[in-house]
Amino acid sequence: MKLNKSSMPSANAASKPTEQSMNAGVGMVHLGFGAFHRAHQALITDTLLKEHGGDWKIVGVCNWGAAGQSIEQTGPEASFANQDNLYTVAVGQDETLSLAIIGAVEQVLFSNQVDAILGYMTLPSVKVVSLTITEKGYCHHPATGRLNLEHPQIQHDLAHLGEPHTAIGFLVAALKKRREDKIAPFTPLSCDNLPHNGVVLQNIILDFAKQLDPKLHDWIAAEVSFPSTMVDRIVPQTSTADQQRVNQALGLEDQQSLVTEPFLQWVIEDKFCNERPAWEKTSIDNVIITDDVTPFEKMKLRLLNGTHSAMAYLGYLAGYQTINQTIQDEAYERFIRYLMDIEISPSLNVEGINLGHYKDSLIARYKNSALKHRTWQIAMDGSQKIPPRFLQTIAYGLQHNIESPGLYLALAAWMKYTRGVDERGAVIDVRDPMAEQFADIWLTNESVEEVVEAFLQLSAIFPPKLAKQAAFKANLLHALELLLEKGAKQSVYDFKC
Ligand code: NAI
Ligand code: CS2
Repeated sequence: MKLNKSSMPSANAASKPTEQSMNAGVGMVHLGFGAFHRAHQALITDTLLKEHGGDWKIVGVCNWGAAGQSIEQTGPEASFANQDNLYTVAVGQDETLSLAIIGAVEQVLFSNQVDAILGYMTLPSVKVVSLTITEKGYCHHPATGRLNLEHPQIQHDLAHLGEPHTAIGFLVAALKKRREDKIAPFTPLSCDNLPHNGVVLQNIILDFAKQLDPKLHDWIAAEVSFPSTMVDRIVPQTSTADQQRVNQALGLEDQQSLVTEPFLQWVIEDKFCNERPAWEKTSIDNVIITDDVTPFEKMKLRLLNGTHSAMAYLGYLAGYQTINQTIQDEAYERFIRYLMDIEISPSLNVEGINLGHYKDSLIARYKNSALKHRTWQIAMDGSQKIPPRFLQTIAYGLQHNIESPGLYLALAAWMKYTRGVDERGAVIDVRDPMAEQFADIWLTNESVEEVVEAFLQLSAIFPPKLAKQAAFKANLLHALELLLEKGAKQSVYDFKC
Protein backbone atom coordinates (compact mmCIF):
# COMPACT_ATOMS: atom_id res chain seq x y z
CA MET A 1 0.00 0.00 0.00
CA LYS A 2 1.27 3.51 -0.86
CA LEU A 3 1.87 6.20 1.75
CA ASN A 4 -0.96 8.77 1.67
CA LYS A 5 -3.30 10.53 4.10
CA SER A 6 -5.56 7.52 4.59
CA SER A 7 -2.77 4.92 4.98
CA MET A 8 -0.57 7.13 7.18
CA PRO A 9 -2.15 6.11 10.53
CA SER A 10 -0.94 2.54 9.92
CA ALA A 11 2.66 3.59 9.17
CA ASN A 12 5.48 2.60 11.56
CA ALA A 13 6.91 6.08 12.03
CA ALA A 14 8.22 7.77 15.16
CA SER A 15 6.59 11.07 14.17
CA LYS A 16 3.79 12.08 11.83
CA PRO A 17 2.09 15.36 10.85
CA THR A 18 -1.10 16.40 12.70
CA GLU A 19 -4.45 17.44 11.20
CA GLN A 20 -3.63 21.03 12.23
CA SER A 21 -0.14 21.07 10.70
CA MET A 22 -1.39 19.60 7.41
CA ASN A 23 -4.20 22.18 7.17
CA ALA A 24 -1.91 25.19 7.67
CA GLY A 25 -1.78 27.90 5.01
CA VAL A 26 1.06 28.37 2.48
CA GLY A 27 3.75 30.84 3.63
CA MET A 28 6.81 29.76 1.66
CA VAL A 29 7.94 28.74 -1.80
CA HIS A 30 11.13 26.70 -2.13
CA LEU A 31 13.07 26.65 -5.38
CA GLY A 32 15.16 23.49 -5.76
CA PHE A 33 12.88 21.05 -3.92
CA GLY A 34 15.58 18.39 -3.59
CA ALA A 35 16.81 15.87 -1.03
CA PHE A 36 18.56 18.37 1.20
CA HIS A 37 15.65 20.80 1.56
CA ARG A 38 13.29 17.94 2.33
CA ALA A 39 15.51 16.51 5.07
CA HIS A 40 16.46 19.87 6.56
CA GLN A 41 14.33 23.04 6.18
CA ALA A 42 11.07 21.23 5.37
CA LEU A 43 11.54 18.89 8.36
CA ILE A 44 12.27 21.80 10.70
CA THR A 45 9.25 23.69 9.34
CA ASP A 46 7.10 20.57 9.78
CA THR A 47 8.16 20.43 13.43
CA LEU A 48 7.32 24.13 13.81
CA LEU A 49 3.82 23.60 12.36
CA LYS A 50 3.19 20.73 14.78
CA GLU A 51 4.59 22.47 17.86
CA HIS A 52 3.60 26.11 17.28
CA GLY A 53 1.17 26.24 14.32
CA GLY A 54 1.38 29.14 11.85
CA ASP A 55 0.72 29.38 8.11
CA TRP A 56 4.14 28.21 6.87
CA LYS A 57 3.43 25.32 4.54
CA ILE A 58 5.77 25.00 1.59
CA VAL A 59 5.22 24.88 -2.17
CA GLY A 60 8.23 23.16 -3.70
CA VAL A 61 9.59 23.71 -7.21
CA CYS A 62 11.86 21.11 -8.75
CA ASN A 63 13.10 19.41 -11.87
CA TRP A 64 15.33 22.01 -13.39
CA GLY A 65 17.66 20.81 -16.09
CA ALA A 66 21.35 20.87 -15.26
CA ALA A 67 21.81 23.93 -17.46
CA GLY A 68 19.06 25.68 -15.53
CA GLN A 69 16.48 25.37 -18.27
CA SER A 70 12.90 24.38 -17.40
CA ILE A 71 12.16 20.79 -18.31
CA GLU A 72 9.03 18.72 -18.68
CA GLN A 73 7.23 17.20 -15.73
CA THR A 74 9.28 14.04 -15.56
CA GLY A 75 11.17 12.16 -12.91
CA PRO A 76 10.15 10.72 -9.58
CA GLU A 77 8.90 14.04 -8.21
CA ALA A 78 5.69 13.43 -10.18
CA SER A 79 4.70 10.91 -7.54
CA PHE A 80 4.41 13.48 -4.72
CA ALA A 81 0.79 14.24 -5.67
CA ASN A 82 -0.03 10.50 -5.47
CA GLN A 83 1.19 10.53 -1.87
CA ASP A 84 -0.79 13.63 -0.78
CA ASN A 85 2.66 15.34 -0.73
CA LEU A 86 3.71 13.24 2.26
CA TYR A 87 7.17 11.66 2.43
CA THR A 88 9.45 9.93 4.93
CA VAL A 89 12.75 11.16 6.32
CA ALA A 90 14.73 8.19 7.67
CA VAL A 91 17.43 9.20 10.12
CA GLY A 92 20.09 6.50 9.93
CA GLN A 93 22.96 5.75 12.31
CA ASP A 94 24.84 2.61 11.16
CA GLU A 95 22.25 -0.20 11.51
CA THR A 96 19.42 1.82 13.08
CA LEU A 97 16.71 3.84 11.30
CA SER A 98 14.23 6.26 12.84
CA LEU A 99 11.36 7.40 10.58
CA ALA A 100 9.51 10.72 10.45
CA ILE A 101 6.65 11.40 8.01
CA ILE A 102 6.70 15.01 6.83
CA GLY A 103 3.49 16.91 6.08
CA ALA A 104 4.77 20.48 5.57
CA VAL A 105 4.50 20.38 1.77
CA GLU A 106 1.35 21.80 0.17
CA GLN A 107 2.24 21.12 -3.45
CA VAL A 108 5.19 20.20 -5.70
CA LEU A 109 5.47 22.09 -8.98
CA PHE A 110 7.81 21.63 -11.93
CA SER A 111 9.96 24.45 -13.21
CA ASN A 112 7.94 24.65 -16.46
CA GLN A 113 4.67 25.34 -14.57
CA VAL A 114 5.46 29.04 -14.72
CA ASP A 115 2.02 30.56 -14.04
CA ALA A 116 1.42 28.36 -11.01
CA ILE A 117 4.88 29.12 -9.60
CA LEU A 118 4.61 32.88 -10.10
CA GLY A 119 1.05 32.71 -8.76
CA TYR A 120 2.32 31.42 -5.43
CA MET A 121 5.42 33.69 -5.39
CA THR A 122 3.20 36.78 -5.70
CA LEU A 123 0.75 35.81 -2.94
CA PRO A 124 0.88 38.29 0.00
CA SER A 125 0.85 35.25 2.32
CA VAL A 126 4.15 33.99 0.82
CA LYS A 127 6.77 35.81 2.89
CA VAL A 128 9.87 33.69 2.27
CA VAL A 129 11.20 32.18 -0.98
CA SER A 130 14.10 29.86 -0.14
CA LEU A 131 16.54 28.14 -2.46
CA THR A 132 18.66 25.01 -2.70
CA ILE A 133 19.27 25.15 -6.44
CA THR A 134 22.89 23.85 -6.33
CA GLU A 135 25.86 26.14 -6.71
CA LYS A 136 25.47 26.17 -10.53
CA GLY A 137 21.87 27.42 -10.21
CA TYR A 138 23.12 30.91 -9.36
CA CYS A 139 24.53 31.30 -12.90
CA HIS A 140 27.41 33.26 -11.39
CA HIS A 141 31.19 33.34 -11.66
CA PRO A 142 32.35 31.41 -8.53
CA ALA A 143 35.60 33.41 -8.39
CA THR A 144 33.80 36.79 -8.19
CA GLY A 145 30.25 35.98 -7.08
CA ARG A 146 28.79 38.18 -9.84
CA LEU A 147 26.12 37.15 -12.37
CA ASN A 148 27.35 35.55 -15.58
CA LEU A 149 25.44 37.75 -18.04
CA GLU A 150 26.60 35.52 -20.92
CA HIS A 151 24.84 32.48 -19.41
CA PRO A 152 22.38 31.32 -22.14
CA GLN A 153 19.52 30.86 -19.66
CA ILE A 154 20.13 34.31 -18.15
CA GLN A 155 20.13 35.75 -21.66
CA HIS A 156 16.79 33.97 -22.24
CA ASP A 157 15.24 35.29 -19.04
CA LEU A 158 16.37 38.89 -19.67
CA ALA A 159 14.53 38.70 -23.00
CA HIS A 160 11.53 36.65 -21.79
CA LEU A 161 10.96 37.48 -18.14
CA GLY A 162 7.35 36.28 -18.42
CA GLU A 163 8.64 32.74 -19.10
CA PRO A 164 11.64 32.44 -16.74
CA HIS A 165 13.88 29.40 -16.93
CA THR A 166 16.27 30.22 -14.08
CA ALA A 167 15.60 30.60 -10.37
CA ILE A 168 17.03 34.14 -10.71
CA GLY A 169 14.49 34.92 -13.42
CA PHE A 170 11.63 33.63 -11.27
CA LEU A 171 12.75 35.71 -8.29
CA VAL A 172 13.03 38.96 -10.29
CA ALA A 173 9.75 38.34 -12.15
CA ALA A 174 7.92 37.77 -8.86
CA LEU A 175 9.51 40.77 -7.11
CA LYS A 176 8.70 42.95 -10.14
CA LYS A 177 5.01 41.92 -9.94
CA ARG A 178 4.86 42.47 -6.18
CA ARG A 179 6.28 45.96 -6.64
CA GLU A 180 3.70 46.75 -9.36
CA ASP A 181 0.84 45.41 -7.18
CA LYS A 182 2.17 47.16 -4.07
CA ILE A 183 2.61 43.84 -2.22
CA ALA A 184 5.44 43.75 0.34
CA PRO A 185 8.39 41.72 -0.97
CA PHE A 186 9.22 38.21 0.30
CA THR A 187 12.65 37.49 1.73
CA PRO A 188 14.80 35.46 -0.70
CA LEU A 189 16.67 32.92 1.49
CA SER A 190 19.62 31.09 -0.02
CA CYS A 191 20.36 27.73 1.63
CA ASP A 192 23.12 26.66 -0.76
CA ASN A 193 26.76 25.89 0.03
CA LEU A 194 28.16 29.24 -1.05
CA PRO A 195 30.18 31.64 1.10
CA HIS A 196 28.03 34.70 1.97
CA ASN A 197 25.17 33.01 0.06
CA GLY A 198 22.77 35.88 0.83
CA VAL A 199 25.24 38.46 -0.48
CA VAL A 200 25.87 36.39 -3.63
CA LEU A 201 22.12 36.08 -4.22
CA GLN A 202 21.60 39.82 -3.66
CA ASN A 203 24.41 40.72 -6.06
CA ILE A 204 23.19 38.49 -8.87
CA ILE A 205 19.57 39.62 -8.44
CA LEU A 206 20.69 43.27 -8.59
CA ASP A 207 22.99 42.54 -11.57
CA PHE A 208 19.99 41.00 -13.36
CA ALA A 209 17.50 43.76 -12.40
CA LYS A 210 19.95 46.48 -13.48
CA GLN A 211 19.91 45.07 -17.03
CA LEU A 212 16.12 45.07 -16.99
CA ASP A 213 14.96 48.27 -15.26
CA PRO A 214 17.08 50.59 -13.06
CA LYS A 215 13.98 51.57 -11.04
CA LEU A 216 13.28 47.91 -10.22
CA HIS A 217 16.95 47.55 -9.32
CA ASP A 218 16.73 50.49 -6.91
CA TRP A 219 13.50 49.19 -5.33
CA ILE A 220 15.01 45.75 -4.71
CA ALA A 221 18.18 47.32 -3.30
CA ALA A 222 16.13 49.44 -0.89
CA GLU A 223 13.26 47.11 0.07
CA VAL A 224 14.48 43.48 -0.16
CA SER A 225 16.90 41.85 2.31
CA PHE A 226 18.94 38.74 1.57
CA PRO A 227 20.04 36.97 4.76
CA SER A 228 22.98 34.58 4.57
CA THR A 229 22.75 31.12 6.07
CA MET A 230 24.98 28.18 6.91
CA VAL A 231 23.24 24.85 6.35
CA ASP A 232 24.47 21.41 7.38
CA ARG A 233 23.03 17.89 7.17
CA ILE A 234 24.52 15.13 5.01
CA VAL A 235 21.73 13.98 2.68
CA PRO A 236 22.95 11.61 -0.06
CA GLN A 237 20.93 11.03 -3.23
CA THR A 238 18.50 8.27 -2.28
CA SER A 239 19.26 4.86 -3.73
CA THR A 240 16.70 2.16 -4.55
CA ALA A 241 18.22 0.06 -1.77
CA ASP A 242 17.64 2.94 0.66
CA GLN A 243 14.01 3.27 -0.41
CA GLN A 244 13.40 -0.46 -0.13
CA ARG A 245 14.91 -0.43 3.37
CA VAL A 246 12.66 2.48 4.38
CA ASN A 247 9.54 0.88 2.85
CA GLN A 248 10.28 -2.28 4.86
CA ALA A 249 10.56 -0.32 8.10
CA LEU A 250 7.60 1.97 7.30
CA GLY A 251 5.24 -0.83 6.30
CA LEU A 252 4.07 1.28 3.33
CA GLU A 253 5.48 2.23 -0.09
CA ASP A 254 7.00 5.72 -0.20
CA GLN A 255 8.59 6.70 -3.52
CA GLN A 256 9.92 9.95 -2.05
CA SER A 257 11.68 8.73 1.09
CA LEU A 258 15.26 9.68 1.85
CA VAL A 259 17.97 8.65 4.29
CA THR A 260 19.99 11.19 6.24
CA GLU A 261 22.08 11.45 9.42
CA PRO A 262 21.09 12.49 12.96
CA PHE A 263 23.14 15.70 12.80
CA LEU A 264 21.68 18.92 11.47
CA GLN A 265 22.56 22.57 11.87
CA TRP A 266 21.10 25.78 10.47
CA VAL A 267 22.62 29.21 11.15
CA ILE A 268 20.47 32.08 9.84
CA GLU A 269 21.24 35.79 9.67
CA ASP A 270 18.41 37.71 11.30
CA LYS A 271 17.81 40.05 8.36
CA PHE A 272 14.31 39.51 6.93
CA CYS A 273 12.21 42.12 5.08
CA ASN A 274 8.98 40.28 5.89
CA GLU A 275 7.76 37.84 8.53
CA ARG A 276 9.58 34.53 8.90
CA PRO A 277 8.88 31.17 10.59
CA ALA A 278 10.28 31.00 14.15
CA TRP A 279 12.39 27.95 13.28
CA GLU A 280 14.62 28.52 16.33
CA LYS A 281 11.62 27.99 18.66
CA THR A 282 11.17 24.30 17.74
CA SER A 283 12.38 21.39 19.87
CA ILE A 284 15.07 20.78 17.22
CA ASP A 285 18.51 21.85 18.52
CA ASN A 286 21.11 23.64 16.44
CA VAL A 287 18.94 26.24 14.72
CA ILE A 288 20.82 29.48 15.44
CA ILE A 289 19.71 33.03 14.60
CA THR A 290 22.70 35.38 14.45
CA ASP A 291 23.82 38.71 13.06
CA ASP A 292 26.98 37.23 11.50
CA VAL A 293 27.04 33.82 9.78
CA THR A 294 30.59 34.22 8.43
CA PRO A 295 32.60 32.30 11.07
CA PHE A 296 30.13 29.38 10.99
CA GLU A 297 30.05 29.19 7.18
CA LYS A 298 33.85 29.37 6.83
CA MET A 299 34.23 26.56 9.39
CA LYS A 300 31.70 24.36 7.62
CA LEU A 301 32.62 25.08 3.99
CA ARG A 302 36.35 24.57 4.62
CA LEU A 303 36.39 21.77 7.21
CA LEU A 304 33.39 19.71 6.10
CA ASN A 305 32.97 20.57 2.44
CA GLY A 306 36.70 20.93 1.83
CA THR A 307 37.46 17.43 3.17
CA HIS A 308 34.32 16.08 1.49
CA SER A 309 35.64 17.23 -1.89
CA ALA A 310 39.17 16.00 -1.10
CA MET A 311 37.71 12.51 -0.43
CA ALA A 312 35.43 12.78 -3.46
CA TYR A 313 38.33 13.18 -5.93
CA LEU A 314 41.14 11.27 -4.17
CA GLY A 315 38.63 8.59 -3.15
CA TYR A 316 36.90 8.17 -6.50
CA LEU A 317 40.23 8.00 -8.38
CA ALA A 318 41.37 5.29 -5.93
CA GLY A 319 38.21 3.29 -6.61
CA TYR A 320 36.26 4.18 -3.44
CA GLN A 321 32.55 4.56 -4.30
CA THR A 322 31.41 6.25 -1.06
CA ILE A 323 32.71 8.61 1.62
CA ASN A 324 32.26 5.82 4.15
CA GLN A 325 34.53 3.49 2.16
CA THR A 326 37.12 6.25 1.71
CA ILE A 327 37.36 7.22 5.38
CA GLN A 328 37.60 3.55 6.43
CA ASP A 329 41.03 3.49 4.74
CA GLU A 330 43.34 4.47 7.62
CA ALA A 331 45.77 6.33 5.37
CA TYR A 332 42.88 8.43 4.06
CA GLU A 333 41.57 9.09 7.58
CA ARG A 334 45.07 10.21 8.63
CA PHE A 335 45.30 12.46 5.55
CA ILE A 336 41.85 14.04 6.18
CA ARG A 337 42.64 14.63 9.84
CA TYR A 338 45.96 16.25 8.82
CA LEU A 339 44.15 18.53 6.33
CA MET A 340 41.72 19.61 9.04
CA ASP A 341 44.31 20.21 11.77
CA ILE A 342 47.32 21.56 9.88
CA GLU A 343 46.12 23.19 6.67
CA ILE A 344 42.51 24.31 7.26
CA SER A 345 42.05 25.12 11.00
CA PRO A 346 44.60 28.02 11.04
CA SER A 347 42.36 29.90 8.58
CA LEU A 348 39.30 29.75 10.90
CA ASN A 349 38.22 32.10 13.66
CA VAL A 350 35.15 30.58 15.32
CA GLU A 351 34.62 31.72 18.90
CA GLY A 352 32.65 29.64 21.36
CA ILE A 353 32.97 26.42 19.35
CA ASN A 354 35.34 23.62 20.33
CA LEU A 355 36.99 23.01 16.95
CA GLY A 356 38.52 19.74 18.16
CA HIS A 357 35.12 18.32 19.01
CA TYR A 358 33.70 19.61 15.72
CA LYS A 359 36.45 17.87 13.73
CA ASP A 360 36.02 14.63 15.71
CA SER A 361 32.29 14.80 14.94
CA LEU A 362 33.00 15.21 11.21
CA ILE A 363 35.13 12.04 11.11
CA ALA A 364 32.37 10.17 13.00
CA ARG A 365 29.73 11.50 10.58
CA TYR A 366 31.80 10.33 7.59
CA LYS A 367 32.02 6.85 9.17
CA ASN A 368 28.22 6.52 9.54
CA SER A 369 27.58 3.37 7.48
CA ALA A 370 23.87 4.23 7.08
CA LEU A 371 24.92 6.94 4.61
CA LYS A 372 25.85 5.70 1.15
CA HIS A 373 27.14 9.13 0.05
CA ARG A 374 28.73 8.60 -3.33
CA THR A 375 32.10 10.21 -4.07
CA TRP A 376 30.77 10.68 -7.64
CA GLN A 377 27.86 12.80 -6.35
CA ILE A 378 30.11 15.08 -4.28
CA ALA A 379 32.57 15.33 -7.18
CA MET A 380 29.82 16.97 -9.26
CA ASP A 381 30.06 20.67 -10.19
CA GLY A 382 33.66 21.03 -9.00
CA SER A 383 34.03 24.29 -10.97
CA GLN A 384 31.48 25.80 -8.56
CA LYS A 385 32.76 24.13 -5.38
CA ILE A 386 36.55 24.36 -5.65
CA PRO A 387 36.87 28.12 -4.93
CA PRO A 388 35.29 28.14 -1.44
CA ARG A 389 36.42 24.58 -0.56
CA PHE A 390 40.09 24.64 -1.63
CA LEU A 391 41.25 27.91 -3.21
CA GLN A 392 40.30 30.31 -0.42
CA THR A 393 42.18 28.21 2.14
CA ILE A 394 45.23 27.88 -0.11
CA ALA A 395 45.18 31.66 -0.69
CA TYR A 396 45.05 32.18 3.08
CA GLY A 397 48.05 29.85 3.46
CA LEU A 398 50.05 31.77 0.83
CA GLN A 399 49.38 35.04 2.67
CA HIS A 400 50.29 33.58 6.07
CA ASN A 401 53.23 31.30 5.20
CA ILE A 402 51.24 28.12 5.80
CA GLU A 403 52.12 25.24 3.46
CA SER A 404 49.17 23.47 1.82
CA PRO A 405 50.61 20.34 0.14
CA GLY A 406 47.50 18.34 1.03
CA LEU A 407 45.09 20.85 -0.50
CA TYR A 408 47.26 21.08 -3.63
CA LEU A 409 47.04 17.29 -3.90
CA ALA A 410 43.24 17.47 -3.56
CA LEU A 411 43.09 20.29 -6.14
CA ALA A 412 45.27 18.28 -8.52
CA ALA A 413 42.96 15.28 -7.99
CA TRP A 414 40.00 17.43 -9.10
CA MET A 415 41.90 18.43 -12.23
CA LYS A 416 42.81 14.82 -12.97
CA TYR A 417 39.16 13.79 -12.38
CA THR A 418 37.99 16.32 -15.01
CA ARG A 419 40.06 14.44 -17.61
CA GLY A 420 37.21 11.93 -17.56
CA VAL A 421 39.29 8.74 -17.19
CA ASP A 422 39.81 7.00 -13.86
CA GLU A 423 42.97 5.17 -12.75
CA ARG A 424 41.72 1.86 -14.09
CA GLY A 425 41.14 3.41 -17.52
CA ALA A 426 37.32 3.56 -17.18
CA VAL A 427 35.38 6.62 -18.37
CA ILE A 428 34.23 9.06 -15.64
CA ASP A 429 30.83 10.70 -16.14
CA VAL A 430 32.04 14.22 -15.27
CA ARG A 431 29.00 16.37 -14.36
CA ASP A 432 29.92 20.06 -14.43
CA PRO A 433 28.74 23.18 -16.30
CA MET A 434 32.36 23.54 -17.53
CA ALA A 435 32.98 19.83 -18.31
CA GLU A 436 33.53 20.46 -22.03
CA GLN A 437 36.14 23.14 -21.36
CA PHE A 438 38.02 20.80 -19.04
CA ALA A 439 37.97 17.94 -21.58
CA ASP A 440 39.23 20.36 -24.22
CA ILE A 441 42.13 21.49 -22.03
CA TRP A 442 43.29 17.89 -21.53
CA LEU A 443 42.90 17.11 -25.22
CA THR A 444 44.69 20.15 -26.64
CA ASN A 445 47.62 20.56 -24.26
CA GLU A 446 50.70 18.34 -24.50
CA SER A 447 52.60 18.84 -21.26
CA VAL A 448 51.33 18.84 -17.68
CA GLU A 449 52.64 22.39 -17.34
CA GLU A 450 50.51 23.53 -20.30
CA VAL A 451 47.46 21.82 -18.75
CA VAL A 452 48.01 23.64 -15.44
CA GLU A 453 48.53 26.94 -17.26
CA ALA A 454 45.30 26.44 -19.22
CA PHE A 455 43.31 25.69 -16.06
CA LEU A 456 44.72 28.79 -14.36
CA GLN A 457 43.36 30.90 -17.22
CA LEU A 458 39.81 29.95 -16.19
CA SER A 459 39.13 33.20 -14.32
CA ALA A 460 35.59 32.04 -13.43
CA ILE A 461 37.30 29.57 -11.06
CA PHE A 462 40.84 30.90 -10.37
CA PRO A 463 40.98 34.58 -9.33
CA PRO A 464 43.79 36.16 -11.44
CA LYS A 465 45.45 37.43 -8.23
CA LEU A 466 45.92 33.82 -7.11
CA ALA A 467 46.60 32.28 -10.53
CA LYS A 468 49.46 34.74 -11.13
CA GLN A 469 51.37 33.71 -8.01
CA ALA A 470 54.44 31.65 -9.03
CA ALA A 471 54.31 29.61 -5.82
CA PHE A 472 50.68 28.66 -6.45
CA LYS A 473 51.40 27.42 -9.96
CA ALA A 474 54.61 25.61 -8.95
CA ASN A 475 52.94 23.79 -6.03
CA LEU A 476 49.94 22.80 -8.15
CA LEU A 477 52.16 21.57 -10.99
CA HIS A 478 54.23 19.48 -8.56
CA ALA A 479 51.09 17.92 -7.05
CA LEU A 480 49.61 17.06 -10.45
CA GLU A 481 52.88 15.52 -11.72
CA LEU A 482 53.07 13.42 -8.53
CA LEU A 483 49.46 12.30 -8.94
CA LEU A 484 49.87 11.38 -12.60
CA GLU A 485 52.99 9.39 -11.74
CA LYS A 486 51.86 7.56 -8.57
CA GLY A 487 48.05 7.64 -8.70
CA ALA A 488 45.67 8.84 -5.97
CA LYS A 489 45.93 6.01 -3.46
CA GLN A 490 49.76 5.84 -3.51
CA SER A 491 50.00 9.63 -3.28
CA VAL A 492 47.85 9.57 -0.14
CA TYR A 493 49.73 6.58 1.28
CA ASP A 494 53.09 8.32 0.72
CA PHE A 495 51.85 11.68 2.04
CA LYS A 496 53.85 12.88 5.06
CA CYS A 497 51.08 13.80 7.57
P1 NAI B 1 19.22 17.45 -5.35
O1 NAI B 1 19.88 17.05 -6.63
O2 NAI B 1 18.40 16.49 -4.59
O3 NAI B 1 18.30 18.74 -5.63
C1 NAI B 1 18.79 19.81 -6.37
C2 NAI B 1 17.61 20.71 -6.72
O4 NAI B 1 18.13 21.82 -7.44
C3 NAI B 1 16.60 20.02 -7.64
O5 NAI B 1 15.28 20.40 -7.31
C4 NAI B 1 16.96 20.54 -9.02
O6 NAI B 1 15.83 20.63 -9.88
C5 NAI B 1 17.46 21.93 -8.69
N1 NAI B 1 18.43 22.41 -9.67
C6 NAI B 1 19.47 21.74 -10.24
N2 NAI B 1 20.12 22.53 -11.13
C7 NAI B 1 19.48 23.74 -11.09
C8 NAI B 1 19.64 24.98 -11.78
N3 NAI B 1 20.63 25.14 -12.67
N4 NAI B 1 18.79 25.99 -11.50
C9 NAI B 1 17.78 25.83 -10.59
N5 NAI B 1 17.57 24.69 -9.91
C10 NAI B 1 18.41 23.66 -10.16
O7 NAI B 1 20.42 18.03 -4.45
P2 NAI B 1 20.37 18.33 -2.85
O8 NAI B 1 20.98 17.19 -2.14
O9 NAI B 1 19.01 18.78 -2.48
O10 NAI B 1 21.41 19.56 -2.74
C11 NAI B 1 21.03 20.78 -3.30
C12 NAI B 1 21.93 21.85 -2.69
O11 NAI B 1 21.70 21.92 -1.29
C13 NAI B 1 23.43 21.55 -2.81
O12 NAI B 1 23.94 21.93 -4.07
C14 NAI B 1 23.99 22.40 -1.68
O13 NAI B 1 24.13 23.73 -2.13
C15 NAI B 1 22.90 22.32 -0.63
N6 NAI B 1 23.23 21.34 0.42
C16 NAI B 1 23.14 19.98 0.18
C17 NAI B 1 23.46 19.10 1.21
C18 NAI B 1 23.42 17.61 1.02
O14 NAI B 1 24.07 16.88 1.81
N7 NAI B 1 22.75 17.10 0.01
C19 NAI B 1 23.86 19.58 2.52
C20 NAI B 1 23.98 21.01 2.65
C21 NAI B 1 23.66 21.85 1.61
C1 CS2 C 1 28.57 17.71 -0.28
C2 CS2 C 1 27.54 18.55 0.47
O1 CS2 C 1 27.67 17.16 -2.39
C3 CS2 C 1 28.46 17.90 -1.78
O2 CS2 C 1 29.11 18.81 -2.32
O3 CS2 C 1 29.86 18.11 0.17
O4 CS2 C 1 26.26 18.45 -0.11
C4 CS2 C 1 27.50 18.06 1.93
O5 CS2 C 1 26.87 16.78 2.00
C5 CS2 C 1 26.73 19.03 2.78
O6 CS2 C 1 27.22 20.34 2.64
C6 CS2 C 1 26.73 18.62 4.26
O7 CS2 C 1 26.10 19.60 5.03
